[in-house]
Amino acid sequence: MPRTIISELLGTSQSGRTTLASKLGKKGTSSDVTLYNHQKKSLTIIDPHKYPQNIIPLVQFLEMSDVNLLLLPPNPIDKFTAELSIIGNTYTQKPVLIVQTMKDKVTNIELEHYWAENRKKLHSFKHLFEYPPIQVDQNDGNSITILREKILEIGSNTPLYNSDDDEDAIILVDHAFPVKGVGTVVLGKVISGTVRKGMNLLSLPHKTNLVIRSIQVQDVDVKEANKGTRVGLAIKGQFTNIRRGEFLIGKNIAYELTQELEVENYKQAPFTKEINELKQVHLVHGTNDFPAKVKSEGNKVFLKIDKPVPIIPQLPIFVLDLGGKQRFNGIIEVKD
Ligand SMILES: Nc1nc2c(ncn2[C@@H]2O[C@H](COP(=O)(O)OP(=O)(O)OP(=O)(O)O)[C@@H](O)[C@H]2O)c(=O)[nH]1
Ligand SMILES: [Mg+2]
Repeated sequence: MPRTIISELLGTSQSGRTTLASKLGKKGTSSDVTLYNHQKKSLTIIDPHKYPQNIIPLVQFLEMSDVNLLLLPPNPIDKFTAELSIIGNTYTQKPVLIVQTMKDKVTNIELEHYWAENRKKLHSFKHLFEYPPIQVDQNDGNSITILREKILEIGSNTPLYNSDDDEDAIILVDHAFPVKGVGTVVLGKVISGTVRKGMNLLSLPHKTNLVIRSIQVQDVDVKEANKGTRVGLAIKGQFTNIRRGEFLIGKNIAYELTQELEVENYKQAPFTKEINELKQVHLVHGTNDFPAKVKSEGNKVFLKIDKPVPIIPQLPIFVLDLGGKQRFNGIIEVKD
């Protein structure tokens, strides 16, 4: 089975996200995000449709995504497009492709004008321009095909999660639901190792032991699935505490972050203030999210959390200030 390429759409409201996603794939699972799949191409598009009201689902899918599309409609840059540009430019582990949407809504001269203005505003965000921006006409199938191929080409070159112990299975869970006669079906991405039929896995943070009954990749039954693949796993038994945020792991390589931690690898997002005093924030690690208190000084950050959480080595922690004007504050890189 080839690697699944996952692409998240970063766009402000009315930027053309849902229309574009529905052209790139076929609508699948829908919750606080909607997934669109192109089975033949092993492609999954994520429309985090709760954004901008809720930024958490969008950030929960950043780690899964292989290439982020920054949607720019022909309008002046609003504060959400600015926030998304900051996310795309700070999280440099993942490539960004700028997609100009809705170009038929304005004249060519207006389009040129907005593009020149927006480019000027974003010019310091070099990571956003590593690939040439692409214009899409939603009504022209050919331009959609070109975009889809571009996503696959860029996404397949994105390095996968990389740790010292890469053989162990780690699955990030994004959805789970009970299915009569089957047990629990879990959707997620294998970011490390291989998941096999019959395998025992541990689910964290809830510390539940599971047995994999069967595996599907793009609706096809398989015996095993490698790193980089999006999977549907059927698990024996009903587990209500398995949901987005759980890590399914083969060997317990996670360590528990308890109460306090000081890390030296904080990357503060541009246009964000240093957090001088212990401040309530929200953290996202893999698809897990939890509140914490944070203080930062340069690349140093001090964390205080209420209850222990599992930390997967080499997986970043995103720092959000949910009440802030610009909510994405930075990234903590967890080395070991
Ligand atoms: N003319 C034109 N209209 C478009 C295009 N893409 C989307 N639209 C229309 O613009 C509106 C918004 O598009 P959506 O795809 O819903 O955008 P969105 O970002 O998902 O919007 P929200 O989720 O409501 O914030 C809809 O009425 C679409 O039909 C386009 O390329 N050209
Ligand atoms: Mg929408």
